Amino acid sequence: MADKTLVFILGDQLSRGISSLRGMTKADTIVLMAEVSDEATSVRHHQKKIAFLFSAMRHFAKDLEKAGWIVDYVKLDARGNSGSFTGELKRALKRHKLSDVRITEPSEYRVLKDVEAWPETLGCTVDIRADDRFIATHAEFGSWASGRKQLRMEYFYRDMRKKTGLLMTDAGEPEGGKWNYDAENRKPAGDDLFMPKIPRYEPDAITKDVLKLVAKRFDNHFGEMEPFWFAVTSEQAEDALEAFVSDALPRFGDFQDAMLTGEAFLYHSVLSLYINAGLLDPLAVCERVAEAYAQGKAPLNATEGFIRQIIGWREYIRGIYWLKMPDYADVNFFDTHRKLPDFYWTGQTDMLCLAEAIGQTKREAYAHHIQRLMVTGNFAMLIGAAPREIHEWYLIVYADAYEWVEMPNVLGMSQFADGGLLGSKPYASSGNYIAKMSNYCKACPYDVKKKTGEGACPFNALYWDFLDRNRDKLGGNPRLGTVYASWDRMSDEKRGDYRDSARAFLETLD
Ligand code: FAD
Ligand code: DLZ
Ligand code: SF4
Repeated sequence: MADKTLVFILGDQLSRGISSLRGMTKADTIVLMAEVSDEATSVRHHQKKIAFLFSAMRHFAKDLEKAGWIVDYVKLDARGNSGSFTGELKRALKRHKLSDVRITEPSEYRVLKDVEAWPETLGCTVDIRADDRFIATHAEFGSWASGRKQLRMEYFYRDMRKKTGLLMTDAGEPEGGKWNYDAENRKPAGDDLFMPKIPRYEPDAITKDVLKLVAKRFDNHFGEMEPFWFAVTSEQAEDALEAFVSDALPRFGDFQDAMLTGEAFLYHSVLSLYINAGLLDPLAVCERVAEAYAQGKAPLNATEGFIRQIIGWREYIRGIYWLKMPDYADVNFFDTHRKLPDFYWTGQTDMLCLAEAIGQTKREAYAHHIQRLMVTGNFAMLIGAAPREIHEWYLIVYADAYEWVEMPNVLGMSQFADGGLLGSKPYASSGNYIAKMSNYCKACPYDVKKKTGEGACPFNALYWDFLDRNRDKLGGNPRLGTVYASWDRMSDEKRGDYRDSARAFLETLD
């Protein structure tokens, strides 16, 4: 009789159809899953994120066992737990006297390098299966990207629409005649809007055990673990998807970019953590949303906007990551080195937009896209924070953060640290944008209309100072031509005021 194979399932591979299990029989397989301290502390992840992942892993293991698989599940506090994937695999191979390993390719470069070394370090065979939960293969993205000077998401997205058939007519045209309805998706939200209630799931006995463990081992990590309400099984995540489709999707498009004090979620889906961990399949999520549109339950701008985020942005971001790693981790186009202010960890700042975005990040391990991009990301870029530290902050604080998706979003989209591979211009803005898209400024002690001096919104001077000090790098950007022309039209005195105000503010951060 041939030896069994050890199938190693990682914490973001919690999908019943995962490629590493496909084609295996229960009789010839031992599944290994392991909670390891290295993964929780390689950066010191938010407590809620660790609790979510451990609980989801334990529930998934139980599901597999119920379905008849043999699962060797190593808890964090199990005796002899080595604390690393490699160490746990080594111990399991010895325990079961096996030498053949199968694994779905890890989503992060760092882990892939470990896996590729296993034949040499552990003397086993390793069969690495493609992760086909993504729509584009590495080869497809590579051939799309090859020979292009600029890698713009929009063109890649159209290919993904054609590949999946999502929102395509029988004649092969985009539904409604346009590929992209983003222009309709920029409405600010009024304070009086009715907000859908996000579904919350009561911790069961498994989750309660995990909460105790995380409180004991990681209580010095960022963030509040309780109240803990995330879905931890695929059934619960499906329920969260259904709640989104019926309660929030119809207005998702309209208010996609809006921000409101005290409202962390607005009409967003809060599904990224479930999709990234494997509890929901991204294509199935899009198909469910397209079905709601076909049934007349969601408008086209919302449906297209949502589907674009997943088959467009999410796939494209992953493509960039694998195309550009490992060098991408070190990009620093503006050559900036400032330390992130302490209030990124405490949330304690008078600037209400930042206090809101960081405060809810501490509580919920969540902020929506515009908060990440135009509040915390924008501010970090304007002050010249070091890209590497910003990247680590985002990787730590969000429940959906894995390097493959977080890094290009942060270094490319939000910081322009790759010099424009991902975006055609930096997402830099003054307080004006935040005032337009939110109600934060109304209650902020700073005056968003005041440009410089005492009490002026710091974003205003920082914005112009950022453009001024980076003119050698950005001056030739055609999309910034009118902005630099406005700067040039200002009097010397006004420009001096902006520079002085920015300098005075930056000194308060030092
Ligand atoms: P919704 O607004 O409801 O969007 C629907 C889905 O689209 C999301 O669930 C997600 O799966 C997908 N999506 C939307 N935008 C993106 C994007 N730019 N890249 C990839 N997927 C996208 N997303 C992560 O999943 N992990 C991260 O670590 C992460 N870091 C980010 C850092 C920065 C600086 C920025 C600007 C964006 C980041 N994003 C990240 C993308 C996006 O902000 C989140 O996916 C989104 O806020 C998750 O909330 P949601 O599920 O309510 O999304
Ligand atoms: C994020 C994370 C954490 C905190 N802990 C674990 C863990 O203990 N065991 C595990 O299998 N996965 C964990 N993960 C997710 C992994 O970091 C993720 O699967 C890999 O980095 C993907 O390359
Ligand atoms: Fe943020 Fe400026 Fe508005 Fe205050 S005034 S909330 S600092 S943009």
